[in-house]
Amino acid sequence: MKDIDKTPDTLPDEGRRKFLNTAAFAGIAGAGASIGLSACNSDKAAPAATATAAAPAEASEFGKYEVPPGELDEYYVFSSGGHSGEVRIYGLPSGRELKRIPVFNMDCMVGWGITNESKAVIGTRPDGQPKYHTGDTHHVHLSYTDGTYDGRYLFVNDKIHGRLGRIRMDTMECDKITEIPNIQGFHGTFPDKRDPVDAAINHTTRVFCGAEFSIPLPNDGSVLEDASQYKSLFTCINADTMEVAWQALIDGNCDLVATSYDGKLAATNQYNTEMGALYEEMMASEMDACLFFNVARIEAAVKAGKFINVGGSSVPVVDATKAANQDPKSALVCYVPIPKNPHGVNISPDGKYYACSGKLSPTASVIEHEKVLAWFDGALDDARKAVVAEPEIGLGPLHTGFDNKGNAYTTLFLDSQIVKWNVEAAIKSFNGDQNAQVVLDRIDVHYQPGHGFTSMGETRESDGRYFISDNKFSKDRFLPVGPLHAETAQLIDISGDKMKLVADHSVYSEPHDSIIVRRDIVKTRQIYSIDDFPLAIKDPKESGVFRDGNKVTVKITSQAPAFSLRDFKVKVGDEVTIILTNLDKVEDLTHAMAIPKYDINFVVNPQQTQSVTFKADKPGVFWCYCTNFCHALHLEMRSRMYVEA
Ligand code: RUQ
Ligand code: CUA
Ligand code: CA
Repeated sequence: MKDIDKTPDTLPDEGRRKFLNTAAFAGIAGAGASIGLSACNSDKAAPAATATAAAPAEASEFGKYEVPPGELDEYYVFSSGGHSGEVRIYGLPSGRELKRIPVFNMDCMVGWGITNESKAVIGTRPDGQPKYHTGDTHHVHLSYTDGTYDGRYLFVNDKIHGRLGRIRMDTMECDKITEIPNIQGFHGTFPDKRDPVDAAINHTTRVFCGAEFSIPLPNDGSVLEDASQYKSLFTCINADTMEVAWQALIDGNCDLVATSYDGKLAATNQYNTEMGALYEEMMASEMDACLFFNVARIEAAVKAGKFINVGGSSVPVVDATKAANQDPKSALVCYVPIPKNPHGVNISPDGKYYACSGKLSPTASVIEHEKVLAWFDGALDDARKAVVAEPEIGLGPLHTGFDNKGNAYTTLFLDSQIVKWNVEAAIKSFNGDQNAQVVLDRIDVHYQPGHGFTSMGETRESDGRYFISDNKFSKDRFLPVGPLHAETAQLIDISGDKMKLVADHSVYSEPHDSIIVRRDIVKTRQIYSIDDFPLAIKDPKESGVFRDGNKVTVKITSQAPAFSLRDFKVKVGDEVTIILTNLDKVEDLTHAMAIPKYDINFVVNPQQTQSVTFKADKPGVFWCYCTNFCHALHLEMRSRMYVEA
C-alpha cells in the first residue's frame, strides 16, 4: 500500500491506468490476497478533474454525436439500476436520462410500492406493506420475435431476492413480478427467441434464470456449514403467465445466461465448478464450464414425470447434474469446459457462436452452436471440442458485444480496455493459420469496464454503430461528489475500422447491464384506457364517501385544476381506501395525490385509476394536494381530509 500512498493525486491518463492495472493484478497473483479482482484499493481522495483521453484534434467531431435541442435520439438504452432495484431509460447518442421505471423499489414519483395496484404486483406481507424493500437489478432484456426485439416486454432480474420482473413496454410499467423458489443470487437472465419444437412459435415464450449462489436444498437450517451439500438451480419461467415452469438441478453454479436463435439451447457460464464457499476455493481449478441446456429434452422429461420437487415447492425439478447426464443422446445438459472463472456468455447475431470469457484467463472461448447440438446427437465425443477458438485477448475479459461484420468487442476489466477481435479469424488462428489477424483494435476506457454492448447487438439486426462501455470506476472523469463517484457509460463509435470514444455519459450507481434499442421498435401509449381499471370512477358525480362499518371508500376524480371532492370526512379508526381516477384526457396531464403525515404520494396519468388504503389513525385536518405540476392553479389543486376524533 506504500506505493499507492505515494501516488500523486493527479496522474496523467497513462500513469493512472498502469497504476490501476498493477494494483488489480497484484490482487489476483497473490494467493490469499484480500483485494481479489478489485482495482479500487487507493484510499486517495478523488483528484480534481484532470485527465482527458481525447486528443484535441478529435474534439471538433464530438458535435456529430450531440442531439440538438428539440431533436430526438435515435436509440433507447434500457439499463438496470443495480442497488436501486429499478430500470432506467436514456437516449442515445445524447445520454439524456428519460425515465426511471421502479420495479423492486418504492418510488413516490409514480407511487410505486404505495398504491394498492403496485403493491399487488410487488407482493405484500400480512400487514399490507411490500414484502421486500430492497432490490438489485442486473440484467435487462427485451422480448423477441423473429430474432429481433418486438417491443412487447422487458425482463429484469432481482439478484437479492431471486425475482424476475416484467415491464410492459407500452406504458413502461412493471406488470408482473415472480419470486423463484429455492435459489439465491439470481444473476443471469435471458428470454428465449423461439420455441425449440414448434417452428410456428417464433417469439419469446420462456425466460431463463441462473442462480449464482448455491444453497442447501431445502434451505431450512438442517445443513449450514457443509458447502459440499449446496446446490444451484437453473430456472425457466413462462414469459406470458410469469409462472415458474421448471428448474434444473446442476453441479456448480450459474452466472450469466444466453439463448440460441433457434430456441434449442439456453446457456449459462459457470465460475464455481469447484463448489467452493470461499473465493480462493472458487478459483482453485484451471477449468470451469459453460452449460448448455437442451430445452426440448428437459420439457419432455417434465412431461414424462421425470422430476422431483424440492423444499415444499411444486415446481418440477429435473436432474441436470453431470452424473445423471453421461449419455449425450439423452442428456439434458452439456458441460463445456472453459478456462478459469468465466464471466459472461453472449451469442453472435448470426446465431453461430457463443463467446464466453475467462475473467481469470486472458481468453475468450468461442463455442460453436452446431457443435453443441452435435454433442447432443452423439456426434461429438468430447464437449470441449465445441470450443472452436480461444484467442488471447487481454486481461480480465468479461462481456462481449457483436457488430454486423463478424467482429466481437470484449470488455477487459483489468486492462481497462475494449478489445475488438474477429471471430472467423480467431477460428482460423485456432486451426493453425498464423496469418490470421485476430485482434483488430483496442481502446482505453475509464476505467475497469464491466458490461459492454453494441447497438441492437443482441439481435439479428445488430447494426455495428455504437458500443457502450459500462465502467465500474470513473475516478477522475467527473466532478467528485464524495466517496462514491458517478459511474460512466462511455459511448464508442464502432462504425469504422478504429473504435472512437465519443462521449462520457455519467450514470447513477450502478448500472450492470444495458441494451441499445432502435427507437422505431418501442411504441408507447400516452393515455390509458379508463376501462383497464376495474375501480375507475367514470363520472365526477360518482364521487363521494361510502361507508361500510369502519371501512370507508372515498371516490375522487381529478380534472385540472381540481379534485371532484373539495373535502371528505372519515373517523379515527376507519380503514380508508381512496380511489382516484384522472379524467383528463390530455397527453402529459398527470395529477397526483399526497397526504401529509399519512405517508401517501402517488400519481394518476390521463385516464388512469389508482388507489391507496390506510388506517385513519391521526385526527385533524389533512390537505390532500396534487404533487405533479399540472396547471396554473396546480398549487390550488387540493382537497381536505377531515379525520374526526
Ligand atoms: S454481471 S460485469 Cu451482474 Cu452482469 Cu458482468
Ligand atoms: Cu393536478 Cu397538480
Ligand atoms: Ca472456478
